[in-house]
Amino acid sequence: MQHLTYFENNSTAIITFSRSHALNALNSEVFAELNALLNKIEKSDHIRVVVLTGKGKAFIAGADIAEMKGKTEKEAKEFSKTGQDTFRRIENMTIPFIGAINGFALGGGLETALACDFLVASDKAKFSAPEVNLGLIPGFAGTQRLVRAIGANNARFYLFTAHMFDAYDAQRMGLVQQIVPDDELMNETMKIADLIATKGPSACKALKGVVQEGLHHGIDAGIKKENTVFGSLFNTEAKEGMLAFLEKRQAKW
Ligand code: CO8
Repeated sequence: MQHLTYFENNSTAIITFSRSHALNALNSEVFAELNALLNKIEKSDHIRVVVLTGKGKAFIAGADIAEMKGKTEKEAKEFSKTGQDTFRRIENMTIPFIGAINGFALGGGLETALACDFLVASDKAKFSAPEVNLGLIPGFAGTQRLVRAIGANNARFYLFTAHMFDAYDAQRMGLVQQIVPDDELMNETMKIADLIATKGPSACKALKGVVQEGLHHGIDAGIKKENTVFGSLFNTEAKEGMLAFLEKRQAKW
């Protein structure tokens, strides 16, 4: 791997965007490497949480403008589709993704963060959708996910103005769930990942799909799926989870 680093800590996979000379900008090679790592994670029988973070002062400063500028319309659409498909893939995986936002999350970097299940941010993190500065719009589904994450008017305000906003603004709008001192980012993120790994594995595996179902196919579809999954968990670990509670002990999954 040239642009990403991969590390496992217990049941957490940590993927670090490591093109710090270009503030971790996303090019075609980064997407190829990211998809190769997603293949590996999908095959793993022990990874329960994935953390995405960046090396240096940026999480990701967007799509790689140097690579993008020479593209034809067809090539631009293909590149956009690669990013859209990769982030949709992340969203559709059964493993939760935590974005540990260490610095600039701009353009395609914000779109990467939006594909995560929730975000822990350094108090130095900065977000923006600066595409209009380049005569562009987001191309990795940011137009769709930003609206869902922070609401339509907030999204339109930041999409049209390209204003940068900090971790506190992001938290106020619901984009960031926890803000931590910069040097505590990975420690605090790992505490959350480790906590998730103590919970019912089948429940956690099913949870993301149930939430996604309602978000993308409407509340009735989501409620129906919740009912199916809720019932199916009684054939797996739920009996042990409830028994452990009643017996005042830790569940043995
Ligand atoms: N692409 C390529 N290189 C970049 C990028 C980028 N997005 N961002 C930074 N770099 C490079 C700089 O060119 C610079 O390189 P060099 O040292 O060779 O000159 C190096 O990283 C360091 O950057 P700066 O010197 O600019 O660092 P500063 O601390 O002064 O500024 C900023 C940091 C504010 C983050 C600044 O670098 C910046 O504004 N970057 C561009 C941010 C941006 O516009 N991002 C959006 C890109 S468009 C996008 O993401 C659309 C996604 C959908 C694409 C759809 C496919 C077609």
